[in-house]
Amino acid sequence: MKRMVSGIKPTGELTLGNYIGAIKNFIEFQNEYEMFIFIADLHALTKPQDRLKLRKRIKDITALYIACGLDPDKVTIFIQSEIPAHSQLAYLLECHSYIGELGRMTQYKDQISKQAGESITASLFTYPVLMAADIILYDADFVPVGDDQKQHIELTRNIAQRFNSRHGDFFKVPEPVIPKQGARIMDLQDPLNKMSKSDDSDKGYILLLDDLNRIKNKIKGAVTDSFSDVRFDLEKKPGISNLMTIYSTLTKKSIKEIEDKYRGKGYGEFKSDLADIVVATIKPIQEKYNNIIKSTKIDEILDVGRDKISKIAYKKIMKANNKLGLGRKR
Ligand code: ATP
Ligand code: LTN
Repeated sequence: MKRMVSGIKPTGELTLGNYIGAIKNFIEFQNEYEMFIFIADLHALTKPQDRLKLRKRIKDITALYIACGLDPDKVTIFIQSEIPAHSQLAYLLECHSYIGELGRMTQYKDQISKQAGESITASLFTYPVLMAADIILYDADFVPVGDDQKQHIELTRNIAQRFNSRHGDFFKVPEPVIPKQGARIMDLQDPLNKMSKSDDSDKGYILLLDDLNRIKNKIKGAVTDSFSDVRFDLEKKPGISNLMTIYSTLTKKSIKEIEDKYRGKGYGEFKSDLADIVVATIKPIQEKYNNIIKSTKIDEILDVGRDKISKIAYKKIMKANNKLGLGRKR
């Protein structure tokens, strides 16, 4: 069975973008692949975090993975920081990465331009190397992610290939799996930017744990253009096109079917239907979440995940150390 590895960082509450771009695909793949899905808590530390909030988010994401439909009997769920080999391998990979290539990462460049004048942590710069470690530690075949992570996976492949060419075949070189549709859900207020959970304004994103009425209002208040035809045109009509993508991914109706259905009708009717569709997706997730978060299930699942993953990770990191001549011959 081919192996898939992916993670989400607990920097905020999960958005509809995370659901459509990542989690929904984890669920679709869980019967076909061996899946290791983790909470990337180390990645959250690139910016200062409140420790209690971080802890709560780690639990929330675990509960949401399950509430969204990940089956813990099929998928191994664990917390990144509970497996020390991630950080250990990240260091070894830093010794095989170049400052030049890390400096070219778009996400890093975007962040430093946003944080201009503020202090930038060294870990924000080395972040993609830790991500590479997360993946190749497990010899993943595939990595399901949204569009914004494509460049990081490309870097992961380069680092893995470089290591292999220096030391002999050792890591599997992974492939990204990016959904054809919904890989980049845009901000509802600023449809030229990605919907992001760490955004300052909360009107642009829909959280999986948002109040349902609030979700409806956010969709009805989403920025569109001054025309009123429900037509997909990313360049001229980014707002309505984004809403159509959300509609299409949640209902499996094609863009063409949606255009036909709303021909001659205004944005009002379309938005109102979409609000109902999004609420119908999120409501059962919230109900399941509310049950799981109160139970002891989360800790049990995370314990099982940690115990299983520890063994695999320990073996690989020991072999990597050995390959590089670290410590004593084993
Ligand atoms: P932030 O919003 O804080 O920048 P993020 O949501 O981009 O964080 P993660 O939470 O680690 O970062 O992302 C988890 C997964 O969700 C990744 O695979 C990412 O590509 C995907 N993802 C995130 N935002 C979107 C979006 N707006 N549309 C589609 N996929 C997304
Ligand atoms: N960097 C990713 C989150 C992430 C990840 C990973 C995704 C960390 N490690 C390994 C896939 C595989 C992000 O910012 N969205």
